[in-house]
Amino acid sequence: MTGDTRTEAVMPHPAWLPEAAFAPLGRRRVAVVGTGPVVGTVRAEVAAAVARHGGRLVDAVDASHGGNAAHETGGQGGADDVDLLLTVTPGGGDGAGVGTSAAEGFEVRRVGSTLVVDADGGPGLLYGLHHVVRHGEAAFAPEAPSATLLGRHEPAEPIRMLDHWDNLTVHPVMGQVERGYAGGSIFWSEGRLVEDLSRAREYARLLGSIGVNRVAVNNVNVGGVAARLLTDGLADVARLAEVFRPHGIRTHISVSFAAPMTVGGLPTSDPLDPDVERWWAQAAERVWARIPDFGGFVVKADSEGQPGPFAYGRDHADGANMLARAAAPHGGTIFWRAFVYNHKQDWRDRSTDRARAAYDHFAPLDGRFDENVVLQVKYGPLDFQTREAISPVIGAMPQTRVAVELQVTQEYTGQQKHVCYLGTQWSEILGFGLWGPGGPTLADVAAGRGPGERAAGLVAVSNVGDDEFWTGHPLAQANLYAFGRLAWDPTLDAPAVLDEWARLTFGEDPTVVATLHDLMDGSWRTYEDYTAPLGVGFMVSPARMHYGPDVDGYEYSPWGTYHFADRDGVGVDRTRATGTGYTGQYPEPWRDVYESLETCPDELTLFFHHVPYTHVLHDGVTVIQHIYDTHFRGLERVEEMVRTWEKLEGHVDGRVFTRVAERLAEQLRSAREWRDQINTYFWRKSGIPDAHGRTIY
Ligand code: GCW
Repeated sequence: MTGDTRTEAVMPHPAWLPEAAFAPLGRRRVAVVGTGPVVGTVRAEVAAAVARHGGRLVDAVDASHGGNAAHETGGQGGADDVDLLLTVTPGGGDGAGVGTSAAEGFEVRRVGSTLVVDADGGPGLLYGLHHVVRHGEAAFAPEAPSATLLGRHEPAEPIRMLDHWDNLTVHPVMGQVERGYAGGSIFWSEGRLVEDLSRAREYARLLGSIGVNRVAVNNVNVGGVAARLLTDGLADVARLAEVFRPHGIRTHISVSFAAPMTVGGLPTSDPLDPDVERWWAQAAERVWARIPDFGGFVVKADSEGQPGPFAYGRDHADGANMLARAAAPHGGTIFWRAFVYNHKQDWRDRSTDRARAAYDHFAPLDGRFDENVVLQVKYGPLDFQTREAISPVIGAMPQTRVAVELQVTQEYTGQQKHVCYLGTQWSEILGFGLWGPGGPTLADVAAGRGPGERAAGLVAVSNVGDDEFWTGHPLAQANLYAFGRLAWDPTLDAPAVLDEWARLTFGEDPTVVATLHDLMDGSWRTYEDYTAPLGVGFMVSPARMHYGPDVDGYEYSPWGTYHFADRDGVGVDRTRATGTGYTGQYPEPWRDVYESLETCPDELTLFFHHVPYTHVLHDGVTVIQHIYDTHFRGLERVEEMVRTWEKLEGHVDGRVFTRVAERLAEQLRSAREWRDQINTYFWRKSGIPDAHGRTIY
């Protein structure tokens, strides 16, 4: 396996923060004004860069002056001596401001020959620093100002969070990181925090540079020792919080709803039981006494076997609010996941539809959740598929803070063996108009700019591990990067974010950047082509942990993830007229757009409808021919990707070159397997040959 190329001595790859990316800044005279842990990080970054590249960190004694001089006198005062002044507005917080959006904005202007970054607080200063770094040499070229450099900048999404599905020990089936494709956890080893926190520190630095401001450090499936992080493990959590704090990041843990019993020894976890309530209040007291800026708890309740309030006849508002009351006095937030569905359903029963579940459970609870509860909803109603509809829950709860959950780890998108740039998918998702094109988007609702104006943000499952390249596949770093950037500004152009990542990571060489662009920009659609046609999901192998094709792998299982292919047709009828009624969970116009085959977008045809193979799509091709065409085309594109990468030999770091080449070889093998299994399956079911006579087995 490629993972074996890792050796202990190798430093982790610098990802998008190689020394070279700091050269333009490092050649300048820079002053940093302000105090607090995050400002300290900014100062250390600048000091390291100028030491390497010949610039100077100008003593900030005149700090208060320097700042004022720059504001008032332009090039005449103290600021005259510096090329870049990084300053926190007097009164702007740092420590207290970590994780609060009030401290996250910054303004960039030119005063004489000085570029001034004036931040609202420490985190804003850090974001301002990296904003300048991203602009490279152009930031210092007043004659050609970049349209994006100057002006006021603040994050669109207040919450920009990464969840780690890291177990504290190695799980016999899931490994250490559940759905992790990059080695073991960078935090935990054998039930304890790792001794050497340098990896965690580098990670915190990477996240801070892209604006991530919250992290949850253990799996939402809370098992074994992880349940005790709340108690015995608190010292470890506190040490991690120290690692993240200087990068503007608040730490969270996932907790088990049954903790009062499993950890506290109580006979019940009933959320309305006064002893249970007291137990949580005391647990919260202890946590915040130890970690004053602790973020809060993430909870997966009544989901895939995790305990929850249903056992006591209580609903999810009862459960979440009980925890919220414990956290509220400390400024803590409860991230309550909406991933609640019946995972023991009978495949014979065609009326039960897993896609309906989250809405059926949660929409009626709108208005009942406390202000410090954030309902964390996966972007689609099923489970992070390559293509699925947008979850109707997101627009249905105006009185609730809703955060949208994305999956950076590539569980269903190639498991970091395949190149699959997800920025493209996310920008489509984030820009989706929940009440039709032109109206509030999904990103707007998450940010509190939709009906009800309840602000939350975006959460994503991290894709890193202790692998040399962080993400197994070096090019999967782009997804982590894109998540941070799109959470900051969901309207950014995903291909431009890709190029920005490529320039920082691989340097300015335009042919390298253009080649990576060719290879990666369309890779999500290519992945969709050779795997899941027209919104059918889950044709993945249960035996191989969702890797590779197995068309009927889940068809007769209890998981509620069916495609219903038979000799005549395929797809799930989710219409109100003849199906499960799921389309009725959408507002206008979508409830009618999806209901009718006339208007349903092609890419979701089989998500919403069961159709004959001969059904003609809007592009004039039949469903069966579309399946054949996309699978042949998908493999051809992967063949092109392999050739494109070969052009970079000698132009990128040798270890990166080799690792990517190895993974592309596997992607090619796997794409061929997908093509042939899917095409063969549907040919044998339908008996309809390929119109172009290509080989199907
Ligand atoms: O996608 C599924 C994964 C589970 C995961 C679950 C969830 C952490 O297969 O491994 O559990 O989602 O989101 O809770």
